[in-house]
Amino acid sequence: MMKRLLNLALTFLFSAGLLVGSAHAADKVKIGFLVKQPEEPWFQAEWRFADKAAKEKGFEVLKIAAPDGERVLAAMDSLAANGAKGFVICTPDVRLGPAIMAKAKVLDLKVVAVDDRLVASDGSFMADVPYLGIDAHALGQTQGTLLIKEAQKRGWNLTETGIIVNTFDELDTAHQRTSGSVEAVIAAGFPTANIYYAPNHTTDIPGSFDASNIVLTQHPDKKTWLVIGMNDTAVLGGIRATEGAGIKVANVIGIGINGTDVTNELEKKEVTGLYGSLLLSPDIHGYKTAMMVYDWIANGIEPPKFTPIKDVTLITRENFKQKLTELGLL
Ligand code: FCA
Repeated sequence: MMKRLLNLALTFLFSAGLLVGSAHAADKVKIGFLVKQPEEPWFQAEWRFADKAAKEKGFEVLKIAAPDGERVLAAMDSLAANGAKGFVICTPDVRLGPAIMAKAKVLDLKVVAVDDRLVASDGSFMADVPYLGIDAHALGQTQGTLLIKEAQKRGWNLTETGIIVNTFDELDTAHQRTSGSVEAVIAAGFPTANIYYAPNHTTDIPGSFDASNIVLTQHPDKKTWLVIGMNDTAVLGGIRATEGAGIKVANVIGIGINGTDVTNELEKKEVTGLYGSLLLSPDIHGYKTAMMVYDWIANGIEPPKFTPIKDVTLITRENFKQKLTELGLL
């Protein structure tokens, strides 16, 4: 009797397509999405939009934190073992490029790089690996131009103003942004002698805080300050350093890049030196790169070698809530 009931139940499940459905689930396309700094809201936003693509197309995104080379390579093994056929990566170190691509070949995994472009052993970009990223130099120029505009609006004397430039030159996109920014301030008439470089050891707030502190200690004569950096975190560390040095909030202007990582700052009751941020398109970065890997695996469509993303919006205390809500980030 029990056996008959069981058989009946199984027949029902099969005819209803339920068991067949779960067999299909095993065939679902899986892709990885590896990011160097999962704690950065920017990368969490990319993950969120990769998931959106997955939901639309019915594939699965395995989101993996890969803060160092060892973890990147281990993640690739586990992706292959789990049946994934490709992945998107923002690598913790662009010089891992050749190791990543050699391993991807062995494991038969397709690779799309996002944000940070892979670099070959001779220092050139690995132009064969599909890459989606921003026009970093132009973006940096926008940062510099807007900083000077705001300083002029406040009536600052530029000869008495200092600029902290938080650099991280081993990463090309960082170098492009900060050098573009410096170019723009010089073009706008800012005195070169007042531009001070703060090489960051790490790309987080402590990294830019420490480096900015050194600059501030060395130039106590400057009363007004502009803060340049490759992203929100780099600028925020600089802002924290000016606070620590006792510089008045009204005498500091910083404009970040990303826009995703300044919510807490702009929500603070008291205004800080962070004037705003250049909001990029984490939605496009996450959604499009995930879709590229999926289409490559499922439909054999090879992604273009380079997809530049250009849109940027200045967000400030006035409009950040509206702009981030539009993107579904608040
Ligand atoms: C780099 C930075 C991120 C973000 C991205 C577009 O990876 O580390 O914060 O700016 O480029």
